[in-house]
Amino acid sequence: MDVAVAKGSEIGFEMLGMNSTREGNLRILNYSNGSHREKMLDDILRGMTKRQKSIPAKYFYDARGSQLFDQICMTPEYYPTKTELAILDQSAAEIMQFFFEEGGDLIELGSGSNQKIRKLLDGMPRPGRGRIRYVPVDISRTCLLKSARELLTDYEDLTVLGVLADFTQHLSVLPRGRKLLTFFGSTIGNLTEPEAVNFLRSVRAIMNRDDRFLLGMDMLKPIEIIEAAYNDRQGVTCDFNRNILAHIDRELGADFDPEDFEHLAFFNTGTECVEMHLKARRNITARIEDLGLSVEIKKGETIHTEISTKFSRKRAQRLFQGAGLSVSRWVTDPKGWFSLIELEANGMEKRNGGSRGF
Ligand code: AVI
Repeated sequence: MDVAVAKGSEIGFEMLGMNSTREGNLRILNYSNGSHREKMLDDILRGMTKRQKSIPAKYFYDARGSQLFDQICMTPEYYPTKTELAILDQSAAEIMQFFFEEGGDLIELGSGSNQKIRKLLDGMPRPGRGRIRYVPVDISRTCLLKSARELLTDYEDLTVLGVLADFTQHLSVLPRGRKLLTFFGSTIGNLTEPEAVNFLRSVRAIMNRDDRFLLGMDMLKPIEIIEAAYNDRQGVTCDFNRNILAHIDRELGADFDPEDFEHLAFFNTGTECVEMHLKARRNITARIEDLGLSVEIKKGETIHTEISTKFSRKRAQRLFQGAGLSVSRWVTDPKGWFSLIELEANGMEKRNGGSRGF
């Protein structure tokens, strides 16, 4: 279903071809500015003409890439999703106290599947849920609609305002009222440090005194555990990594053969990041038609596709400080593998005194 709407305009429920009995419970705001293709051309040109070739990790997530990512989350080796869900099981009720007395927006940046938001909603006593407006923000119209539809089926009192936007660029369009923002999955770890600080600053810029920001972060742990998570035995992460080339082939008329590349993922102890690469199995000349570019890749050379930072508390705190945020609650699992951190904006007069303990 194609929903073309003007910038920032609202689409009525019935215009989306959905069951009209739910009219009024869902609205979509479209802030995607259609520059996606230009940005992709620019990113790929830059990445393929550097000495260390690279492709930004956001290009993993075409329809197949999103499906493969969901499958990664279910592999026995990939601990982050399971651990974050377990933490949410334990702490949802406490987190959702935010809405016990006053309503507001529950904003999910990069919504994807709605598993985690469900945990939060389940932590809220049913009579109170009507006070919550769920605001998923995603660049994928398909994900946004699917997720909103499923939630509205299961949580009848909920109101959903979907925002079709790139949350790394368009946070200023979000509703300005009372809100609990969420950014799950340790996706922050896929940003470079300057990108992460910029992103956190832009979240800080839209926070009011009583707002909260719930951030998922994957923590440092034994290397074997980390490396196994990015080298699952079923090879799903390998397919996910190679699929980035299939995405570029389709979007930009390129002729990469994903099978010409090996999946490479390792923990860099210097940077404390997992690095993912695609390593050429032979000398390759690939054509990217829409860029008018031929790319030479030597056997053994790699294309860098992702970093996934594993945080120490110190590194996390440094990021927060740099962005003007401070911790109001820090929840973790018994092994300390993953953290859910509730943040508040610094430098704002507090209504109820200091912050709550960890
Ligand atoms: C989305 N992101 C947090 C995942 C991660 O673990 O960095 C993406 C991923 N890459 C390989 N496996 C999962």
